[in-house]
Amino acid sequence: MLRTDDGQVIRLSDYRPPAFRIRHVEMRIALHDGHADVETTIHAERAEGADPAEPLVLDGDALRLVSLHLDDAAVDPARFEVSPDRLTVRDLPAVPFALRISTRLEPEKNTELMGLYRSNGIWCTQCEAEGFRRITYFLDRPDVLATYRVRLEADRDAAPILLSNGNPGESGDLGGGRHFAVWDDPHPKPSYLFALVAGRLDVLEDTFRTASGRPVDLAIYTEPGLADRAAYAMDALKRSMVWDERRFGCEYDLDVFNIVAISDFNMGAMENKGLNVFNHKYVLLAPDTATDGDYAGVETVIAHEYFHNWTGNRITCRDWFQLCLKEGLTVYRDQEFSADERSRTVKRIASVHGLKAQQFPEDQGPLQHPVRPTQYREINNFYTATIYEKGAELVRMLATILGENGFRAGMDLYFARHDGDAATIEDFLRCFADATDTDLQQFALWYEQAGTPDLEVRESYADGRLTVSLRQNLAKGAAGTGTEPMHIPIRFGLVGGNGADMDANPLAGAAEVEGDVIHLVTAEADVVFAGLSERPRLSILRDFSAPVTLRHEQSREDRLALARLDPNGFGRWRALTDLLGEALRDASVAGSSAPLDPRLVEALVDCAAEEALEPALRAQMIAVPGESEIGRLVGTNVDPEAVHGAREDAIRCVAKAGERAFRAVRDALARPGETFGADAASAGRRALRNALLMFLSAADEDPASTFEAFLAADNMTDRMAAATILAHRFPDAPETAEALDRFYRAFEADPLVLDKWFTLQATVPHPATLDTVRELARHPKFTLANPNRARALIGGFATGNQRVFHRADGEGYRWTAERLEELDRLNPQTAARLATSFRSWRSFEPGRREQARLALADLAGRPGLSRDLSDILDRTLT
Ligand code: B3K
Ligand code: ZN
Repeated sequence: MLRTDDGQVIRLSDYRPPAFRIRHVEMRIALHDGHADVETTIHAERAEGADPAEPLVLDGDALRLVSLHLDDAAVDPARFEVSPDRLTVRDLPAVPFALRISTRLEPEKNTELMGLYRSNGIWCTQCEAEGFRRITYFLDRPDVLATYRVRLEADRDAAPILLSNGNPGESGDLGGGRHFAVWDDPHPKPSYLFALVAGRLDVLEDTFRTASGRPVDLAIYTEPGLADRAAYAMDALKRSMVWDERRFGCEYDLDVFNIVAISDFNMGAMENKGLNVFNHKYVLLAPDTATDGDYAGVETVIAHEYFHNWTGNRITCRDWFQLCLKEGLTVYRDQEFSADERSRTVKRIASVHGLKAQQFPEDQGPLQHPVRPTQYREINNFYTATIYEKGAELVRMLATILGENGFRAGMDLYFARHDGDAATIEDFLRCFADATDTDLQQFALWYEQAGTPDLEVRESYADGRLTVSLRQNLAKGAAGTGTEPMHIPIRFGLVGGNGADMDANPLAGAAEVEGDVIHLVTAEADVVFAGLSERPRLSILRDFSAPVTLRHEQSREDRLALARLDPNGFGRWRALTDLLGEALRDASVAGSSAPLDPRLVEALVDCAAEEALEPALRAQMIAVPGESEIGRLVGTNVDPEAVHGAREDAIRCVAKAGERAFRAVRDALARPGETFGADAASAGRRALRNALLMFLSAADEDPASTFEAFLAADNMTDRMAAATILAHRFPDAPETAEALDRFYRAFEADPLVLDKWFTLQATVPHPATLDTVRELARHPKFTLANPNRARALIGGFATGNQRVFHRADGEGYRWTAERLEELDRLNPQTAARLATSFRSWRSFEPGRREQARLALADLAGRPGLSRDLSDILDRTLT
């Protein structure tokens, strides 16, 4: 039963503590083919000071009540009211009581994948944000923390494995082919962290000993026959556990830690206490089926969910407005883990690239919202790049402002003071303020004010003095939040002609300078550096020390010099990528094919061949901004055809100039006969070789060598890279058809690889792709019921194919809108997520803008849309 829109808005200002406290929950869940019986006993009491006449109002969603008992006696029907989404019980005693609620569910019919559902025969749950209320009536809000004891019963044949949160307790036979298992979770938790999994599963086991000596049994469960593909995930888990102890002093706190990989899952993974449930995409890997990007993704998500055990589970959120308290902080932690495990510079570039590609358009468009929103209609639509990625940037700024030791002191205090709490952003910031004696009131504006501030930088040099004039400006956007000046930490360096940082001696001025960080706290400020022996090149906003749009009036000569000289690798990347981005932007606007500045081309080619640089970084440096990225730089009246043309011209120009050098570098990086290594260094070499292959195929204008590379590939990274180049650059070549066909035949039984096959074709920037996606949507292996498959095709097309999704005739929009309407009937959350691909519609030229508006308005006017999809459509249209 679908939850349609009632237009109700939830506001932060309406927050009230719960009138009842639930201390302990006992559940008995009997799983059968076709239905599940759930008996939940809530041990509750009235909260101190609460009105004794206030009834207990429990949340439900599409529930059917079977029976209700208070302290073992059936409750008189006059004392309660029940509907699928609410249970109200009146006249409750002043003393603690036990309320037993029985519900019957139909997990097989649950296509929304929230609550209890069955995926490929396996029973599993997803409760965040409000899925627990689809299992039982409950105070389903994160500030109600209880211990849980869960007894699962099922046919031993259908479900030999029975898992829930916490530590395993008693288990045994029930006769008649049925068995049971009890799980005890001693850590009070909110209901969104509840989980159960039951089914036929294979397992990969390991053990871990925490720093203080607690032995922990680790297990990763998969569908039958796939446990060997979980080895890298297990390794990443153990590395995460060690890292969190060393970096933050956080140890694991149960006897077991279980992970289950599921094929039908609405998102990446879920941090349920002691029982993480994962989309199998973020667990299962093999060199032949997974790319290096997949390996890095698994490492990140495994770490992220594990790190939630402290930041999210032991300290949770008071309400959903505080979501970034756990998500932004945990993303920051997983980014730091990857930086330590791999390359800090490469990781930072990847994160910034992702932030600009995902969060900036959100922050600058109709779906804009502050990192801590103040209102929502559907909370599931707020698991956004702003909450996660910008939220992580705010934590990173805090670390920059307070320094490593100050930041760690604040984190230590946060863990000590709030362990076991449902906390707020204010609680979090107060810990850093108290631990370092710093006033963070102005910093807190970052959580309230939506939008990307502009940071203008101007410089002038005379007589050994460099004056840097800074100005910040925040425009009011869709969220309508404030525009006060914020505290912007600006990391910088003064680069001398020898490529080393010069000593910076700031004169006292309006902005404070601490080491290599300028603290801009006013709308405008000048910083003066004196006693300089030569005019330095200003390398500003190093490592992207604040999530702002940098507008630096800097000469082309200085930028080209920084692209080669900046001792900060991030600074070199930024100089190159900005120069190239601006050239592409200008060519797109002019609609002409002005050749690229030869000095920029030379810098790119030289970079590719610079042996002192790690290959992964070189690959990032020579990457050509994607079409959506260029569209964002153009900003208004975007013509995707012009963008596509400009990008193609630039690729050909660099390819021709660099052909010889690129070939030599590519050959030198080859390691024939070497066995596959998933390590960062090997992945970096593959990344650079494949980036070069793309240029070489453009120089050749012939698919032959790429087809050869496809046939020779002995791993999925190289195979996918070659297949993508073939499909994108030579869509009509027989080699491309042959490669796609071989790819399909080799991997048709492997759903995760087949997703890649769908995406690959959906992203081809060729007008005929619309026919291809139409056909693919009718392919026997296509289904909207599996979120990964739906995302692979619809998401691949709508977010990964700017040229065809934004076709001038509006057909791309209409096809997507039709699929969203179909998907919404099955899975509103996934439909709503995919609908955000329309978010930049207003930045296109008037013809496309009108087509997009019509498609959106038509979809928004369809009857019976879910709250999830209506919310996104309404906000996108206003
Ligand atoms: N906390 C989950 C996401 C839940 C999304 C609910 N719509 C995974 C994560 O961020 O770690
Ligand atoms: Zn998370």
